[in-house]
This record gives sequence, C-alpha cells and structure tokens, in this order.
Amino acid sequence: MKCRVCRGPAVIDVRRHNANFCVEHFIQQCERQVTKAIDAFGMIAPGERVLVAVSGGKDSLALWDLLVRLGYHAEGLYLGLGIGEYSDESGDYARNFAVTRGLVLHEVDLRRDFGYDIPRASAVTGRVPCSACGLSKRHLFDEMARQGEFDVVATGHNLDDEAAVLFGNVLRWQTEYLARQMPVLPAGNGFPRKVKPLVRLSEREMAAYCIVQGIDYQVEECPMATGNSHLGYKEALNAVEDQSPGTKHDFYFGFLERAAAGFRQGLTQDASALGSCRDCGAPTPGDRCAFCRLVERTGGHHRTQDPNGASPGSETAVVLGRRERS
Ligand code: Q46
Ligand code: ZN
Ligand code: ZN
Repeated sequence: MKCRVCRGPAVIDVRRHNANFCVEHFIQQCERQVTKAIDAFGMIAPGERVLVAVSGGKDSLALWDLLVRLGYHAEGLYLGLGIGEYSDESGDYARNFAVTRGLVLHEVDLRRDFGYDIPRASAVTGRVPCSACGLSKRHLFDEMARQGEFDVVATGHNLDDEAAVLFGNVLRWQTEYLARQMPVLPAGNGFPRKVKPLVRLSEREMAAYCIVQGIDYQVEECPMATGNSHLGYKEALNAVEDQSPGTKHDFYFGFLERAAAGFRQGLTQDASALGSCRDCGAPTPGDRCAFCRLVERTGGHHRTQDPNGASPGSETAVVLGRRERS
C-alpha cells in the first residue's frame, strides 16, 4: 500500500477517495478537507474567535487540533455532565490535551455549578437523557460564546454523524429537521454561529488522525447512547458504504446540494424578536429559558459564585495553560 502523494509506505486507505496516505500526507489530507468545508460553507472567517465543544472523544479533540494547526484562535469548553466514570474520564482526556498543547480549556460542571447532572435531569423530566443533555449543551455553549465573545461554536460532528442524522430524518420525513440540517447555522437573535468543520471526514479517519497525532481520547461511547437509534442508522450506512465506498458522502452532500434548499422553503420562520430570560439573560421567547426551567425542576441552583471573585453570572471557568489573544 503506497501513499498517493509520495509513493512512500501508506498507513491508511481512504476508500471513498480511492487513495492511501502516509502519516504526513494523511494529516495534510485532513487539513485540506477541513479547509474545504470551512471555505465552502463560510464557517469561520480569518481572525474570528472559535469556541470548540470538547467532549474528550476523538472527534472534538481532532477538531480542536486541526483548527489550531490551521491557525485559528480556538479555545475549548468541556461540560461535566455527571455521567459516572464516563464523565470523569472524558474530562481527564480533555484537560490533558489542553495542558500538553498549552491551549485554553474552559470548564463547566453541571453538578458543581448548577446542582444537577444528566441522570437526575432525565429522571425528573421522564425523558431520555440525551434530551436534557442536548438542552444543557446548547444553552451552556451559547452562553460561553456570548460571555467569552466568541464568534462561532464549532462541534466535532463528522460525515458519519451527519449522514446518520440525515438518514433518520429521511426515514421519518422530518421535514422541519431536514430544513435545518446544515453544516452551518448562522448567528442570530443573540445566538452564535454554529459550525461543523469535520463534515468531509469520517469517524474512522478521525480515529486514525488521533492515533497518528498521538492524541489520547476517550474511546468509550457515552453509556446513555445505548439503544440510540442513530447507532443503528450508522451500522446500516456502514453496510452500504462497505459495498459501495463514497455512498455516505454522496448521500449527505447530494442532500445539501440538491435537496436542502427545497426543505428550507417550507420552513416557518419565526421573526419575532426574543426577550431575555429573567434568571440568566439568555434569549428566549418566554419569561424564563428552557435551561433555567430544567435546573429548577431538578432542584438545582443558579451558577455558583466564581471562586476567583468574578461577578455573579459570569463563567466559572477552569482555564488551563497559556491564554493567547489574537
Ligand atoms: S453525551 Fe449526552 Fe451524548 Fe450521552 S447523554 Fe446523550 S447527548 S449520548 S453526544
Ligand atoms: Zn506520502
Ligand atoms: Zn435562563
């Protein structure tokens, strides 16, 4: 197996590109795919401040690493979800990555800062854990982006994730979701832009990227994901991809190029201006945002005072390493 670029010994085959790469040219290939996604969808402009949603898994750490390599100002935010050992370990991977590279990692811990965790939120709401988890993540990433003056929040969703979500949405013709399934959600109404720079790279490539770059990551998946229908969709798509490499890419990018605009036309736009949550100040159509209502239902509390003496309501952040402002 020879590298397509230099003919040296290859370490990975990427069947959908019908190509093999050595370490150096595989890293370049990953950088090129991220650059291509960023440029094609206008994800990040030069000089913008990027907040990376860091879970401690391969995708988010590879994304952070790639953005920094490409010269972006990228800081991380890790959320402690309180999901047993999984959370303890994933936090260690995120911190270790930041410390060894001298990057800034912000940290919010649901139990410490708000007095609840995801298992408790799931129990009191009677809904699947991912529902309270998604709500908490969206709220806290948006809040950190506002308070830290980040222009954009970047998440590590890769091609397999996006194709699986698309597959699920198509199977049930979830037209509202199809209208919103984009690699970029523009900023608006007090919310930051959301981008997915890994959409041109697969899960396998991200695992390989971490290995060749010496990035230690949490290999275990979240235990709460068991039974999640997306895992089944991924398996189904993998079976098709195996037979016919490139199908996942064509499915997802074909949708973006040829079908997504049609779904967006049917989207009902709510142009009404949002007010501010009376407890946390987040933009919300009601009096209090969904996150503050969730915290109350769990018997939790508002953010605890920053031990470093920052003003109430400001980010309780553990900042590691060196802070560089560009
Ligand atoms: S962390 Fe949270 Fe995921 Fe775990 S509870 Fe569900 S949403 S599965 S990416
Ligand atoms: Zn090579
Ligand atoms: Zn609120």
